[in-house]
Amino acid sequence: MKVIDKLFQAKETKGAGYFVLIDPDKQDIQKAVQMAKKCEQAEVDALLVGGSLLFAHYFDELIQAIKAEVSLPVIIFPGSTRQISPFADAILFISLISGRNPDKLIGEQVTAAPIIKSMGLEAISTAYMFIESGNMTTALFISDTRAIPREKPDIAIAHVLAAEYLGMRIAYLEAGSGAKNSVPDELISALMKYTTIPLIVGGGIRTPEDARNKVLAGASFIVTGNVLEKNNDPKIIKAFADAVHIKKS
Ligand code: 1GP
Repeated sequence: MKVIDKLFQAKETKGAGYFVLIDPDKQDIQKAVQMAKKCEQAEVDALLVGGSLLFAHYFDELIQAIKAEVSLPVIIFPGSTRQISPFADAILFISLISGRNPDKLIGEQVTAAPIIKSMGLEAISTAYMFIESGNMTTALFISDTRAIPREKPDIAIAHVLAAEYLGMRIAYLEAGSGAKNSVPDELISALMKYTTIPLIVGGGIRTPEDARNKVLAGASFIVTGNVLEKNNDPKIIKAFADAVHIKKS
């Protein structure tokens, strides 16, 4: 089964899916593997691996090490074309549609596509949208674009509809890692009135309650990164998973 179908199946059976982001710059291989094991036990649905920058030189090795220990889907969430690996199960094939930087819209994709093909990696077409979050996040700065104002749902709606009509499979609403404010629940529910594209929501989600509210507002998948880098007690991971899996609890 393709990874995207596994993700949609998780959404169908559990109400929504929970992804944990592993940033190779924040965790060495050993820590990443430990985190991955805890995530598997806590019924996380997939691991995302990537980051806005890449200081670490062990991207491939980290993915290989995780794959050797857990059976969760490992999906690359690339900050750039340097983050592609044949050892992953899939890659979010991202176009930064909230911005007008041609490199992030189509340039890097053209560079990456032949490599992805030659690796036989599953590419998941993803409309990536920055939502203004109260601070300048690394991802936003590096992308050299502006975020969509959080109080202007119409702008977000127009973008997500464009993504749907372009045939993209998933839209990712990104407040940015370490965002002061996560994506507003009201914005998620406003988008859900207009689009059938499943929404991934991430950035600045620090509590299971916040995660659950986003699912109740219509998010299909929730991503957390920072919060578990600070404390990866299995009980916290499970609390997030339970909060997101609204059909199970
Ligand atoms: C995933 O970038 C986020 O979209 C992760 O954000 O680190 O703030 O959880 P946090």
